[in-house]
This record gives sequence, structure tokens and C-alpha cells, in this order.
Amino acid sequence: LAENGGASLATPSTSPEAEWDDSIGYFVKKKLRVWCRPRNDQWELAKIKSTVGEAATVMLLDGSAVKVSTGDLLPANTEILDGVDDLIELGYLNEPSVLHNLQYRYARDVIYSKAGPVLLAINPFKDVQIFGSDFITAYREKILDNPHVSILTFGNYHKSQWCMLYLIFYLHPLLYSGESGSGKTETAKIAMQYLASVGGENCEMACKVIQSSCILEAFGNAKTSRNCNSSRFVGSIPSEFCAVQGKLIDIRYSAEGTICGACIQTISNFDIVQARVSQICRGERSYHIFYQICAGAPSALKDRLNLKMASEYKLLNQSGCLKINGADDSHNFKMLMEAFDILGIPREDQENVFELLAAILWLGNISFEAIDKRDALAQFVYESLFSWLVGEINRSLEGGKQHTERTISIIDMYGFESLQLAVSSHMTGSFLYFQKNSFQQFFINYADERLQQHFIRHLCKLEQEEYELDGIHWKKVDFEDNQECLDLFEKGSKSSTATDVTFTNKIKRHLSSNLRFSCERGVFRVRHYAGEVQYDATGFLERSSDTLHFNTIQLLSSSRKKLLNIFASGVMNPSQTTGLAASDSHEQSVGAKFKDQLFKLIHKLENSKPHFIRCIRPNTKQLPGMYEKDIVLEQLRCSGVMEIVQISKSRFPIRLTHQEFATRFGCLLSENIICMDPLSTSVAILQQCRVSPQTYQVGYTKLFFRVGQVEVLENLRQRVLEGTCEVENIVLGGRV
Ligand code: AOV
Ligand code: MG
Repeated sequence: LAENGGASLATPSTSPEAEWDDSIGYFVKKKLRVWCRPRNDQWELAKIKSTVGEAATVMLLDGSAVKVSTGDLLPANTEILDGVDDLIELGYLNEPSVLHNLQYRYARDVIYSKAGPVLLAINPFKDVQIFGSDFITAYREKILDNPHVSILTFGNYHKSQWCMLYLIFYLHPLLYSGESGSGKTETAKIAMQYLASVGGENCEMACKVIQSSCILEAFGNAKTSRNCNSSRFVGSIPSEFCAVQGKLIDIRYSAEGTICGACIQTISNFDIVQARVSQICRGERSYHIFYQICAGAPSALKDRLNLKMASEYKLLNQSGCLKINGADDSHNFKMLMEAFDILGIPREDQENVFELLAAILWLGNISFEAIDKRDALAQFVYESLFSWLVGEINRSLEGGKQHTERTISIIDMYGFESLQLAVSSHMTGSFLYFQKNSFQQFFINYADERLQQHFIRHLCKLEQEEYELDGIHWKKVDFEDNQECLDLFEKGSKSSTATDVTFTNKIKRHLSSNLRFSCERGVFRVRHYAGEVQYDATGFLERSSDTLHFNTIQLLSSSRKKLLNIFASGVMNPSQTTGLAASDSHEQSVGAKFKDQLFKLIHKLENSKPHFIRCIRPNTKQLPGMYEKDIVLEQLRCSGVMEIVQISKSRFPIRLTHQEFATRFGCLLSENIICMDPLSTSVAILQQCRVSPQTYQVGYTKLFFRVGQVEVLENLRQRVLEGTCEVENIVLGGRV
């Protein structure tokens, strides 16, 4: 082949190291595009102008020429590959190339990309207008070809096969992960909207499913230092039924393939839910609903409940933050009332809900010596109200008998959190303050760690299964995982009756040899996969002020208000609970209970094939159009995405069915030997072109190629079609 014009079908090196040396040498020699770091630590694109020994002169994009050492260069991909849909398509998979590719797309509002089997979603912090009804129609017609959420939900879309697809997606949950503020909830909502619009045109149920998020967010989300709309909901179901901190939505389909119902579970450990109703950190807010009702209640309602502005209430004004930039609380309240109506929540119940919200706000303004009890009562009423609401939403989404086993689960977790230094621009001007990571962060991060382990193992497993299924030779690859970190939690959380001090001592004793752990005077540090977090054990095990006195419960049960009676009886008769855990026995340690829930979720996931969506926060300022490379890179590195892509790539990432290959490259055979059967044709092409057997594997249904091989064949095909290369010249093997 070399004789025919230099197209080399030689085996690419299988060692990344060797490939690296070769390629950079080649780049220097050919004076191609490279990455260099001439100024600070940021990688920049450049072209090599000249080289003398180890020194190279490169020209940057702005036209300036700088001298660099060739050892400091990394190969860049050709322009044709700018913005490829899937990172595994990149010829060179170094960090600057990956970052560049994602940034290239992000700058064009293409926020979704594939990273092998994972969907990456980079938070645009603005409306990118791709999921409107026009988009969905276009997608149905398959006009758009970019990867995005919908590809995951309906990967193999065929117009007439909705019902089949629902069958395929049965128990294949969509699993969202990423740091707090990275876009999990929004992306999950988009998938939900998509599922609703394709699975139920004009369907009342689909509309209800969408509207339920509006209610859940008003009551369950709040502004934190990292996210103006952070999911902070309290749990709505008894702990023995469930899994982990987050939200699970099961969307159910009828036999015809339309949405016929849904079930929402919000889960968080009652013991560790921050008492957001009564305590808010500086610069943060309580649940949105409080500000919404103050701003947006119609005047009759305001008068009846004697509602004042949010600034009048201690529970709201304590944090010095009443407004969220760009959010219209008043408008959102109107949307909420609409949502209530769409879900069929009776007006009377709506009024009851509003009454209780006003009662909570006024309760906070009462001062006397039993403040802890007051706060516990406020928190209890709010949590109960939330659980009751979720129950009502579920009742409305129940969907009757048509319900089949066809379900798609959407799992939206709390994201990894490390509170350190926060900046608040509250009314008195910007200031910095520290927030400590406590028990809540410890649990959230453990759950995140556990899911990460699942993510890594699962993706690796799936890949290897595909090879096995297609019968190719494959040496199994083991993954290094984050088990050490999980051990750390699992050993540490066994202390059921611990105090802060004994907890810290115990955890220290168990974990002194664990490389991911260090401890000093009440403070311990854990090296999570997503970064190191320093936890402050002070007050770690304190069960806040949440112990509700029996008298208080009795008081509630004697109230004339229906909802308060329901809440109180939930505590007194836990068997008929609406999901209130206040009466849960504290015998089982908090950690053990939580772990149990988590294992149930993981078990559910192990038995399914989740689609992974990894959300990425492109900047810490929650601003559109700002792509901070180091922040993105950190998330890609931590989450293992780089490795997953690397592995997908260094194996046999290019897969073509025999049919596809035979059709595309059949022209490389002389006409008379094209076989009928695609597998034999494929093998004939490979043999006649003397493609090195190390660069491909023949499976039962597909050909698996290493990177770069198909491009060479493609090049050859091009030349054959152009007539610059004779088919006869490349046929080196005999007839099949
Ligand atoms: P999270 O769910 O990952 O954080 P969210 O989904 O709440 O993060 O996203 C945070 C904010 O980013 C949203 O309020 C939007 O302003 C913006 N955003 C995210 N995704 C999109 C999108 N696709 N289009 C437009 N804006 C978006 V947490 O629940 O805090 O872990 O606990
Ligand atoms: Mg969220």
C-alpha cells in the first residue's frame, strides 16, 4: 500500500505511551496544529513554524510567534474534528482537545455531547431553545442528528415503534449526576418534558406530570450558595421503602405507549435534613414557596391570612437574602396555583396549604424562652405539608388500571457538595463567609460516592459485555474504584449512640490507615472522588431541635384544621403514616438507616441498565456564556469521564455492522468477488486490503476497530472513487 501512495495500514501502537511519542514527533515534523502553554497554564492552539533540536517556534492564533520546548507540546486534532458529537471520535484524546471540543460546542449552544456511553450536559445557564415543540417535531422527523437528552431516551427512534421502545426502556432509568448546580434537575425536567410530549400528545396525564415539577420545586427547592434553585426537599416516604437523597420519578406507560401515570418519591434522611425552615445560612433562602406566597398571593388571600412582605418575617429575613436575580416570585406563585388546578388539588385543600404556610411564617415571628420547640414545630408542619403534597400529587398521577409494567425512572440526586468559602452580595454589599461541611454534606457526598462507583463499574461492565456478546477476544479490564472511600463511611457510621467526640474518635480509630482520610482536632478530611472535603464534626450528631414533644403533637391533633390532624395522627399511628418519620425509632443509627436506603437504590440500578447523564457546571458564578476550562476539567477528571472515554477509545471504539462495512467499503473489492453475505464480504475486504488483524476484531454482528483504522480505509476509498488509485493495486490477497 505504501507503494500506492503512502496510505499505511500498519498497526497503530497499542501502547498509549508509544503512540504519544510517535504522534508528537510526527506533528513536529509535519508542522501541524498543536497545543502549547506559552503564557500561563492555559493550553492554546498553535501551528509549528520551525524546530531546532528540542526547541520549536510556534504561531499562536493571534499571529504571534513564541518559542517552546517540543516536549511541552501536545498534538491537536485537525479542524475537521472540531466539535465532534462523541469525544471518542477525537483522534487525540488529551485534556486540551477534550476541553476544546466541549467548548467549541458550548459556544454554539450545543450543550450535550457524548463521552462514549455517557451523555455530558454542560449547564448553559440560559434558555438554549432546543427543546420546544418545533425541536421535538424536527427530532421526530430525524432532522437533527446531534446527541442530546432525547437520544438517550429514545436512542433507536422509529416513528411507528413507540410501544416497542417503551418496552425496551422498561426499567432503564435515567440517572443524573454532577455537582450541585450542574443542571441535574433541569436536564431531568427536559427529559420529562420530552417523554411527556412524545408519549402523550394532548394527554392530560402528560400535562399533569410536567406540572408536578412546578409544585415540587416551589416547596422543595431553595437558593443555596451554589445554586439558586437547589433541590432541598425533605423526604416524602417512609425510610424503609426507599433509597437515597434525591428524587425518583417513575413514568408509567399504557399498552398503547402513552403516559398513563407517574409516581414521585422524594427521599432524604429525616435526621439530616437541614432545618431550612428555621435556619438559613447567610445569602441563602428558605423554600421558594414562602417568598412566592408573600409576593404573589391575590389580595383577598393576603388579607385573609394577614400576609406581609417577606422582609417582615424572621424565618425569611434572617439570611439577608430575599430575592433571586431573574426570578419572579409573584409570577411563580400564579404558576403554582395553575399547577394545583391542573393536578386537580381541590381549592379547599389549596387554601389549607396556604393557611399553614402563613401560620409557619407567623410562628417564626413569635419570641419566647422555648425557641427550639417553636422551630421544631415549624419544621415539622412544613415537612408534613410537603409529604402530604407529594401524596396528593401521586394520587393525581395514579392513572388507574391502564398502568402496565412499562416504566421509565428518572433519578435526580442531590449533588456533591463542598462548602468552603462563599461570597454573598447581600444588601450590605459583598462579603465572604465560611460555611462548614457537616453531617448533611457527609451523607450527600457518600451517596454521590456510591453512585460514582456504580457509574464506573457499570460502564466498564457494559462495554465488556458487548464484546463478549459479539464473541470477540477480549482481555477483561479491571477498574480501580473508590471502595476505600466507601469503606470509610461504612465503618465510620456504625456508631449508633455516639456523641460528636466519640464519633470522631471512633472514625479516627477505624480509619487512621485509610489513605483517603485524615483527622485533626474535631475536623476530618476525606478525599472523595470529586475532591477533598473538610468536615467539621462539631454538632455532627446533634439531632438539631427536631424532637417534637408529645404535647405538641397532641395540641396539633386537637386542632380544627384537617391537615394538622392528619399530620399529628401520622406521628401517633405510624402505620398509617403519610410518610412522616418523626416517630421512627432512633435505635438504628442514622448512618445505618441511610446506607440501607442507598443499597436499595443501588440494587435497583444494578438490575437495570441506566443511561448515565453527567452534568457539568461550566463556571462557579452561575453565568451564561462563561466556560472556565479548569472548572470543567476538574469535573471531567474527578468523575472518571476522561478514563471512560480513553478506555472506550483504546479498545475497539469504532463499531460497524457487517452490513454497514460491506456497503461502504465494498468498492475496495473487484466487482466480481462481492459476496452476498455481509460478514464474508467484510472479511474479504479486510483480508484483501491486508488490514492488520491486531487493529480489528470480527464479531458475530459487527466489526470492531481500533482508532484510526477506518480513516485509512476511508482515505483509500476516496482515492479509489476519485480514480487516483486502482482497485486492482490494492487487492493484495487472493479471491474469497
Ligand atoms: P442541580 O440539580 O444539579 O443542582 P439545577 O438543575 O438546579 O442543578 O441547575 C441549576 C441552574 O442552572 C438552574 O436553576 C438553571 O438556571 C440553570 N440550568 C441548568 N440546566 C439548564 C438548561 N439545560 N437550560 C437552561 N438553564 C439551565 V442541586 O439540586 O443544587 O445538586 O442540589
Ligand atoms: Mg437539583
